Amino acid sequence: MTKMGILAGAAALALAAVLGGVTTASADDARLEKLKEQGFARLAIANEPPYTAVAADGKVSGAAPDVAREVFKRLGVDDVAASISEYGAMIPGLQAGRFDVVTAGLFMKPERCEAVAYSEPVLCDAEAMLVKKGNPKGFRSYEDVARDPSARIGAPGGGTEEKLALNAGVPRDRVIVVPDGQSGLKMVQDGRIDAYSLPVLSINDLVQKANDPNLEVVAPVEGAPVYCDGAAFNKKDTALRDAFDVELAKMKESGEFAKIIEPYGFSAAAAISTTREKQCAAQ
Ligand code: 6CS
Repeated sequence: MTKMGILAGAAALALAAVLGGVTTASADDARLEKLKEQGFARLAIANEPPYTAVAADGKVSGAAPDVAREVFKRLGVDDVAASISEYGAMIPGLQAGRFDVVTAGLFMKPERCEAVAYSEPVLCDAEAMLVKKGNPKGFRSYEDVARDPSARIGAPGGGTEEKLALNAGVPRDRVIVVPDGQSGLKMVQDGRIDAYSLPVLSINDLVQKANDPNLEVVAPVEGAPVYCDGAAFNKKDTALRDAFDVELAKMKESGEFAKIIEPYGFSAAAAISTTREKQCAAQ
């Protein structure tokens, strides 16, 4: 090949790389541009206070949507629109394009970290069990529930607590899928289940609102990890996730992040002290 040919070839390669670079970058930015034009980001939530909540008038609140609303505002996406979903349906819904992001306290676990693109940590919490006053079956752990052949535990379908109970050896027919907190509360009150498991802040919120002296909280559940969630994006949207992380980091640094989540009972320090990498590696 002549010298001219080599130069022309190199120039063509350089041009392709630049265009390729620009194309790649513009493809990544396209997602954020689309949300800006749309005027809102579609959130998946669970309606499990204080993580997520939908008031009678439809107003969405809770620590996770409030953080997401502020981050998206800083990215130029003016608002958020939320759909309520069961935890087990959130990742499939995200992958099917029904939501732009899951902001529901969807805890980071290795298998979920494989399936979605998580932001850096937002909300951290231990696990709890709601039981009758006096904790008549003496539950301290999911293993305790497994050991008692008559014991039934309620948990969200596809949720962390369901998995923890099954992994602790509770047979499938004694792990009862419960659609929401109010149902779980009632099932414990009626004796249809012996324990209802959610993260500590969710159980505390239920008990506080129930104002029922015949209930008791076992917290933290012994042997269960402290989990942290992140905003969960479709794996195709890592550029959007990275943009979200830039603003989240600024809010953690400025104190704005703490101002949003701590009134809900969450610890900003807990989220700031860990990383997505550590949470996704944890068992
Ligand atoms: O990530 C989860 O699966 C759990 N997260 C919350 C906030 N509530 C229950 C759910 O199982």
